[in-house]
Amino acid sequence: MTDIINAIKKCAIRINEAIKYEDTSKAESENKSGDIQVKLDVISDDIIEEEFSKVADIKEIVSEEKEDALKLNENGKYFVAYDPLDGSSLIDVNLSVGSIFGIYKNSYDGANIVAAVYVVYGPRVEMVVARDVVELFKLDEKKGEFIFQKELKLNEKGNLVGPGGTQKEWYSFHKEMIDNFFKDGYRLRYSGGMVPDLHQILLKGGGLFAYPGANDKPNGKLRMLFEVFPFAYVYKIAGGLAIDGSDDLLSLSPKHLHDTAPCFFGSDYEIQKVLEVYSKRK
Ligand code: FBP
Repeated sequence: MTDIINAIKKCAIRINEAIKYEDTSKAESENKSGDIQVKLDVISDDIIEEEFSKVADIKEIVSEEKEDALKLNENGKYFVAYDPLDGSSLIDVNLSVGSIFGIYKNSYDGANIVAAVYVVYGPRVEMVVARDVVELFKLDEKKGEFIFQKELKLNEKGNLVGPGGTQKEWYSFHKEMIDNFFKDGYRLRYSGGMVPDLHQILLKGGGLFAYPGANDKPNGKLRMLFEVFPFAYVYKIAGGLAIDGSDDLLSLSPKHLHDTAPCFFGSDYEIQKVLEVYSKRK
């Protein structure tokens, strides 16, 4: 496992350099979900595949930017699924973006995730590693080293809300629920980048990030293997909860590698509110 995390550190340093100096324009290609790729999506994906190909512990990898999984080492123990550059559509407006990694044993089911890592490329480069605890590291760019900062924990209740999706397509009960959080004094925190949005709520102790099912996308937008399961693992180890409106996100099993799921990540108080509202809709 340590070799995988060291490989992720190398990827993060190289991707950070690419973000600074490479062309931020759109590529001529689309990924499996039909998203127009930016050149940095492809560059980041190539960097990760190159670094992971050197790790004997990895049996198989799958990227959000590639249709199929790639077998690496027959005797490898781990399956690694990753989103090379999440929120890449924000690069050309110079907002923070990230890379997300889920490390699985035996299969890509939510129940089989054994560790999760994400990197934030913002004013600083930070990495969060979730195994038995959730730890924050900061990149010392001069030394090329990630320095441990602190352990991260969520409070019982927060005061931030990140409401994803197209509001006019939201189910009315979801809109009412989000409006009620704001009536209760919660503050809006949503950049359109899943990594910085969930990072902010985690570092500031709590709240709710929601990307629900809606009229236009009944199964939401965010991908189970590459985005949803890793953050569900981080939030759960940090003392929070992660659900699809009724069930634990890590109890889900995707039928296809690029399947999406409605998702809610947050502190206990806010997730109980979501369960209360969504259970009345069953
Ligand atoms: P990708 O860049 O990996 O496709 O990420 C999807 C994403 O940009 C998330 O980072 C973000 O939370 C969400 O989509 C924003 O969606 P929307 O623009 O519908 O609010």
